[in-house]
Order: sequence, then structure tokens, then C-alpha cells
Amino acid sequence: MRTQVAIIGSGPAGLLVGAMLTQAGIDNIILERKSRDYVLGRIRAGVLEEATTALLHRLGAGARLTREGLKHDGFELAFQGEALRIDLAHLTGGRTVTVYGQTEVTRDLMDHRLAAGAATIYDAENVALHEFGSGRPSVTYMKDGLTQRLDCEFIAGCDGFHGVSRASVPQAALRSFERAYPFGWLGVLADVPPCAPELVYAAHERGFALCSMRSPTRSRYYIQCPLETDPAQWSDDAFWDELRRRIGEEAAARVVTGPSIEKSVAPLRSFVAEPLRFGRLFLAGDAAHIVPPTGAKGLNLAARDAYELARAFIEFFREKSSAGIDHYSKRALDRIWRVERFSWAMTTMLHRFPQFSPFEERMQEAEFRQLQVSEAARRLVAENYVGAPLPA
Ligand code: FAS
Ligand code: PHB
Repeated sequence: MRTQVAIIGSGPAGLLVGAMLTQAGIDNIILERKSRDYVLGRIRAGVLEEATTALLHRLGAGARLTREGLKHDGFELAFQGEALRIDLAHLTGGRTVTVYGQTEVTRDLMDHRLAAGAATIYDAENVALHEFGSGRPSVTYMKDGLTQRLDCEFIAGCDGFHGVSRASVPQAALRSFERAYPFGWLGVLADVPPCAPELVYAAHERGFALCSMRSPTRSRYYIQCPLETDPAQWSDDAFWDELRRRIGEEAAARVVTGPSIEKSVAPLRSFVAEPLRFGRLFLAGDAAHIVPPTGAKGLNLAARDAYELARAFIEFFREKSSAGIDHYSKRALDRIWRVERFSWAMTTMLHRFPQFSPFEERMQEAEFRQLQVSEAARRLVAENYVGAPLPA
């Protein structure tokens, strides 16, 4: 088989690269190691920047998002029980975010791809990348017990942090930067109404908690937990009790409890690989970087990578210009590091770090107090949270 761009991974990054290439008439095939249902079963992000929603609409994949997405023009920070609203719309000249689960984004993009007749090969096992340093890259994989080969002109490595793409790059050619946090997030999804109209990020001496949602009848909650936490060891009641201890009496009184429909632990990590290009192989999304979810950036960062990489491929095939692909890595990394900083800063301010000295704990409080007294400080948080607009 042959295609112009082989895309590894059917998460948001791979699906968005594929959708943009298909819209531009550039042939592409997605190789996904799991089934469609398995990919859709993963509960991940929940907040979309305007740039991400604009991209979905430009691709013609935004109809359900318009119907079901919840537009939010602010969120709340709570620090040891003191609340502070970040008025996104006021601070950014009207910019907002949309609450719409990553699962739904993935479903919409998969359905959009199917309707466009673009190919995704699910359950593709043992994917291997070949000769991407030359002008003749190819990908091999196992499907139904048979080894298949896909010749291509470019490979988009969109296969997440544990994927094969970054792992295929010779160690000497790649430099990575990592900060592993000494805790994780225990997340619960439940069909109960949210406790507040907007997201609540709460710092508490017992640990961080986040009140989020998926719809007016479905809530998503997180509490900071030790890395080795086994979600099965947490009863629903124990989770609800701990959540209410951390979010302040007013919000706690509004929490509606119910049976969890999903319960999982996610580790928190900051990670960047440099560079993002290796000959004909390009990394995008979690294959290239990881942010702690405190800034609601992971999915949005992946979407922006996908936008820039797909435009670079389109420029190459349409205008025979390599300017886009030659500048992709530097341009993306400049943006990625700024988002890494924001996600790291939000995580550092709001979580309980067992190894922090009393001085560092005062610095956490000072970060919050600075936001209380300075509109400029709140504007910086708001601008980072809503993200940069998509170019016209
Ligand atoms: P993804 O990991 O989504 O997709 C990669 C795809 O590649 C997967 O479908 C995988 O099956 C496939 N793949 C992997 N190896 C392969 C191989 N060898 N061959 C073929 N296919 C392969 N972000 C937020 O903003 N908020 C959150 O609350 C949040 N929670 C998260 C919780 C967890 C447990 C995780 C892991 C991430 C979370 N994230 C969150 C970040 C997440 O949303 C990512 O940023 C987003 O999924 C990135 O999308 P992709 O880059 O497409 O990677
Ligand atoms: C979520 O709803 O899953 C979510 C929202 C905001 C975050 C992280 C996760 O910062």
C-alpha cells in the first residue's frame, strides 16, 4: 500500500492531522493499535480552547459541539477555602472556553473521517517505522496475523507518550526534558449535576481537588492522590467525603453524590522532546510533550500541533515548499514551552508537595494573593487558559 502521509495514532492529534489533510485532498492513512471502542473508552480531557473549537468547525466536525458544548466565561480558584474567580471574558476581551469531553471530540472526528472515506486501520499491531531519515519512509504493522507495509512520503507520529514514534528515534538525535510530580489525580465520572456552574480548582492542605463537568447532568471530579494509589481501593463514599473536605463548605454543600461510572488514576508529568522532526518523521501531541492537566492544555496543545503540522504538509504538497516542515519543530517548541510553563505554574501553586519547605508553601500562598490583588496577574492566567487564537 502507499499513501502521502502515514499517521500513527487515532487520538485527537492524529485525527486532526488526518482531517486537515483529507480536507486538502492529501491522501493519508491512520494506523491505530487499539480498537475504535477502546480509544473512545478512555476518559481524558474536558476543556477546549476557542482555537480547538474553531478548528473543529472549520473541518465541518463541530455540529454536536455547538449543540452540546458548554461555553464558560470564567472559572474559580479556591485557596484554603478562599475563592477567587478568574473572569476569562472580561480579562481577555471576550474570549471563553468550551466544556466538551475529549471522548466526544474523538468520536466526532472518527465519524467525520468515516464519512469522508478516509482510512483508519484499527488493531494495527507491532507498528514499526522504517527509513524515515531517507526519502523513502515506510511503516509496517500486523493486521489479522499478516504483516503489512505502508510506503509514504511523511510519517506523523501522533501515538502519545508511550507510542512507537518517539521511541523509534535514535537516542543521540533526541533530547528530552522531564519533571515527574510526586502525586497523581484520582478521577471520577458520575451522572450527577455539577456542584458549581463553572470549574473549581481548589488548593487545600489535604491536597488539590478539581470540580469539572461533561454536561448539566454529568460531572467529572479529581482529587490529588499518592502516585501508587489504586482506584479500586477508593469507595465512592470515600471519594465524595475527601472531595468535600477539600473544596470548601459552600461548594461541598452543593455536591450531589452518586455511583461512579469511571474511576482512574493519572500520573502528572511535564515532558518535552526536542526536536520534533527527524527527516520525514514529525512528532505531534503527547508523542512530543506532556503537560500536567491542571492547566487544561494537553488536548489543546495536541490540536495546535496537528494544525501546524498539517498546514506544513499541505504547503509541501500544494506549493512544493518545504518552509513549513522546515520550521515546524522550532515554531511548535516555542509555543509548547510557554504552555509547559503555564501548566507547571498552575500545578505548583495548587498542589500539596510533601517535600516543600514552609518557605515554599508561603510562596504558593503568595502566588494566590498576587492573583487576588493584581488584575494583570489574573489577565496572564486568563490569557494562558483561553489560549492563542487560531490564525485566520
Ligand atoms: P493520545 O494518547 O490521545 O492518542 C495516541 C493514540 O495513539 C492512542 O489512541 C493510542 O492507542 C495510539 N497508539 C499508541 N501507541 C501506538 C502504536 N505503537 N501504534 C499505533 N497506535 C498507537 N489533558 C487535559 O487537557 N485534561 C485532562 O484532564 C487530561 N487527562 C488525562 C488523563 C490521562 C490518563 C492521560 C493519559 C492524558 C490526559 N490528558 C488530559 C492529556 C490528553 O488529553 C492528551 O493531551 C491528549 O490525549 C493528546 O492527544 P494525542 O496526542 O492524540 O495522544
Ligand atoms: C476535565 O474536565 O477532565 C478537566 C478539566 C480541566 C482540567 C483538567 C481536566 O484542567
